[in-house]
Amino acid sequence: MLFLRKPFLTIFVSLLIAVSSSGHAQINGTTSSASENTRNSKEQALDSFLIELSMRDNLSIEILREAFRDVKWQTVARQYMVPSGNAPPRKNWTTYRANVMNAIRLDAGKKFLQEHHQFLDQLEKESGVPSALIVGILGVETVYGRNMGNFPVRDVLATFAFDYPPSPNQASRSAMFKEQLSDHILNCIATVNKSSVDASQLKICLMQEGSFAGAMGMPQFMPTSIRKYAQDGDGNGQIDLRKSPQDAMQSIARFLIGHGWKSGEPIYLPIATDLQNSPIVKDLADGDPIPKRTLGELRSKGVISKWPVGLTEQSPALIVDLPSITKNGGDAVEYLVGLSNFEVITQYNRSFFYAMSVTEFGQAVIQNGYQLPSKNTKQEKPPSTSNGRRDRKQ
Ligand SMILES: [Ca+2]
Repeated sequence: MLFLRKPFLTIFVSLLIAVSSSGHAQINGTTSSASENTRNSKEQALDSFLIELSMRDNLSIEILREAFRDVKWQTVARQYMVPSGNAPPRKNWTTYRANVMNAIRLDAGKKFLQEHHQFLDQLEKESGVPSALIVGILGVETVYGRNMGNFPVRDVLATFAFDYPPSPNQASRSAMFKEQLSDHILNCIATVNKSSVDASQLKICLMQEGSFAGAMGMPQFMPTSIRKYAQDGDGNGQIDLRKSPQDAMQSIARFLIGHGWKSGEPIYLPIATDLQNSPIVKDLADGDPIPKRTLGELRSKGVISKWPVGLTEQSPALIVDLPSITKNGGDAVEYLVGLSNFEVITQYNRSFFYAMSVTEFGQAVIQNGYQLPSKNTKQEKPPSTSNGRRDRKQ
């Protein structure tokens, strides 16, 4: 799909065009002047951004403007990004996990594994990234390409870049989405890389569908990840994260390696049952995916007593907390020790629930082998394809 190794561009440059952006806005006659002003300021900010990009990367401002002429600000995506009103619901690992482990996803995982186990075996040998993890990520992200999102990526990225909902991190999030939008444009220009790019070609690529936050394809990569990590896996010379499972698998492995995956190391270590309620463990769980402890330190505090060969006293570690709601409405928390590779998975998505669910789901698929689900008599809960999370990796 979209990947640009070098931002080389052959587009005619036109830098000296007078700035005028407001002519394309479709203003509803009943719109208040306040919202008209907001709309105009968004469009002006977008236009200034396009001008800057055209100058920085030697792009035609006319083509960029034409490709963004009918941008539609995405109110639904804004609501998903920063839900208003009520406090967020209590976290419930038990429910989240059951939702991920649904029958549709497990069946799809087994079929995917049957079809691609040779490629996965080879990829694991070459990259050190376990097949189970690749299978887990693709299953949780999109059920192997079934649910890749239906938001126009151009418009959600523009919305978050220039109209991010009010929130404490509004400025940094806007800046991040500007970078994503810039990379999305460059990725698209690379795919339509011809001596004469036309706006309609560019627009088709820009308007491809993705998640509400602009993540695309089977692995749900954001544009910046596509730019850095997308790779041709099936050897056809193209990168297509939407249609090529091999390209998707290869790219996930490259993403994980790029974020420091350590071949042969486990993802987490269990904590003994009798220590689950220990105040020491509770105090060490700060919710941050960055490991601030070492295995030696955790051993000295009595949290763990040993670790597999290959890990050392200096190996980085963190305490992962997975809260659930009991049947009586009380709190129950499961703790474990996250290792360096756990932190690498959180680069894909910062949620502890996400990291554990891709790990456990992938293991469940691999442990079920290549059998088709009809041979397995165990029934799961009613199917749901929602993976239960709202935000996503960068
Ligand atoms: Ca390919």
